[in-house]
Amino acid sequence: MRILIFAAALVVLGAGIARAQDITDAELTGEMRFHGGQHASAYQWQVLTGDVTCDGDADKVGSYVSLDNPDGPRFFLVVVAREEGQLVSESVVTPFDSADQAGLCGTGNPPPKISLEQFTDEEAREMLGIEGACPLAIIVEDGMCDLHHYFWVPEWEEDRKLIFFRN
Ligand SMILES: [Ca+2]
Repeated sequence: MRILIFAAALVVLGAGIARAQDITDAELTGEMRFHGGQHASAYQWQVLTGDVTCDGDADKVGSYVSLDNPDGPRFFLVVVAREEGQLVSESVVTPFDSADQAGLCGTGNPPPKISLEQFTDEEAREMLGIEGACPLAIIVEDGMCDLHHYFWVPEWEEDRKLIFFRN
């Protein structure tokens, strides 16, 4: 009997380590190619794992500096998650050397660094001015201008969930 209980505990622990709904590296690769095109694999990716949608399952965030656009380098960010069991993803493409509020200040070399930062619900609400954002933010840091923050807002729009914030 003791052995059976031990086995049951192991199963529960195992489920906590890798859940069936977590996003896999293969799913990230597929979505990076879907958004970035055939050249996506030729670039060096930064990849983060974390629950940026606040549904309890681990999501993937990938980024790279794309040189595909003749107008100049672009920072490419893709978030891959699941909603109600369906694979969903969203990409953001940001220019460099831009006076644009959403633009990055560097040249793309070295590539901006991505990281995750946990805020409180209240902090997220203050930054965005709306309710319901998942407070685990994706931070983009180019070492020159203010940090860029992206929050996933599950109930925002059907095809758009990432909300941008910078100071
Ligand atoms: Ca998630």
